[in-house]
Amino acid sequence: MAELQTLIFDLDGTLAETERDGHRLAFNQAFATAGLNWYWDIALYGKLLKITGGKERINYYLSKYQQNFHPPIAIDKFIVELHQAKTQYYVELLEREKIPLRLGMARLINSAREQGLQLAIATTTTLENVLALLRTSFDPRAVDWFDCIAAGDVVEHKKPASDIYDYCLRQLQIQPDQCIAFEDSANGVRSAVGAGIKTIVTVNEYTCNENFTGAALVLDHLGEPETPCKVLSGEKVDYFTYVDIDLLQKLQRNSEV
Ligand code: XBP
Ligand code: MG
Repeated sequence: MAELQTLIFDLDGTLAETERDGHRLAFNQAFATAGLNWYWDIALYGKLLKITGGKERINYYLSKYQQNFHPPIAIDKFIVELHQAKTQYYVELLEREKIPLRLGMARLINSAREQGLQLAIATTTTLENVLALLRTSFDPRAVDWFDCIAAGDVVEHKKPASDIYDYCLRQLQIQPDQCIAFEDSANGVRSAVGAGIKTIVTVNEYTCNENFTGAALVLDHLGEPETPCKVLSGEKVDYFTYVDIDLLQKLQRNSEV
């Protein structure tokens, strides 16, 4: 049985709650600045989140909700430019407001580093967003703590395809059974599990009713000694109050998962 070597983190919704009050606001700001009367409210954004990737999400929105819209330039170019503006607004928002890491994340990442585990990120979002989030919410040096940051368009097929996790495994030259992935969504679980990686889910308000078939554990959050996490479903493991490296090693050795 392989040893646990690497933790791979999804970003949006997993490392931090970036969607509702981060990306969504940046999309709306980009629409308003471009003179478009489109507005993604909290509920609509929840539906649109099923489409991973900001450019893909705008494209889907146009096809479903703005069928009479005719862009002034070629549609692909229009979406790319609109999305570039959105990325700029998102990075500015992070610098201004600092969206915190989710409960237990900093503790787990720091103890993984102390114990010599490798760290990686596998996300659909744009690389600039990853760098800004790590810098503003975690530590200015955090970018250097990750051996692989796989983001956005680096692969052809975004989550739920397994491409981004397959890419990470190739870059790190490790096997799926040497790592554990952390995700928040059904699309993310399909992606990580599709790459053969044991996956822990921490749900959030947008994803809590999704189907996490294949996940090893589904939790409300990673927990802290003073703030126990709740197990929503998953593999039978000894009682625990928060996710630590010891638990991850047990899970990883557990062949039933
Ligand atoms: C979440 C996504 C992204 C973000 C927006 O990715 O699907 O599209 O919502 O970021 P993950 P971009 O959960 O895999 O981190 O606009 O840069 O795509
Ligand atoms: Mg996510």
